[in-house]
Amino acid sequence: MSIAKVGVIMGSSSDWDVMQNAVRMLKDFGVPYEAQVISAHRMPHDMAEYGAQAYDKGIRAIIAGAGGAAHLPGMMAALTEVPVFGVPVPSRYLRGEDSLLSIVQMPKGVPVATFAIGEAGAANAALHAIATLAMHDEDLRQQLMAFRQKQTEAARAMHLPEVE
Ligand code: RP5
Repeated sequence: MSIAKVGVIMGSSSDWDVMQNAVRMLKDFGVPYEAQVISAHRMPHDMAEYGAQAYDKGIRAIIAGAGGAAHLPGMMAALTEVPVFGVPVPSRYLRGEDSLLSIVQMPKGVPVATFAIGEAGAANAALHAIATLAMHDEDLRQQLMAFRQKQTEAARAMHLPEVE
């Protein structure tokens, strides 16, 4: 297996339902990735170690998902120069609005590229990581353009029902 270029991390295994959409996309494009649980609150030292080692081990984008008090993406962005793409995971009581605000409201100087709440956000975070890598990888760029074309054709082929 090739060395991972994208790290997918999440605060809990309960985030997997959403975060697997990022992993699926990376897999479909053949981008080497690693996926693991790293909790900002329950595993703070592991989080710091991951951030310190990410670039040196070949990671060029980090997709970080968390829900509720979603501090993982922001803390990871503070710990590494590797770009962090944040995915707000829907929470039980506030439906992910808490996750979104926790991730998006970063202080000036420490950016997290923040995506939509839930599945679309996870898939789009992966597509954004792929687009970033594709700027230095012609095969990947061609794959991305083919994906976009297929999506366009699917949208053009959509039909609406007749109104009776
Ligand atoms: C966050 O707390 C995780 O990212 C997860 O979304 C949420 C709940 O975690 P569990 O209690 O389900 O493990 O840190």
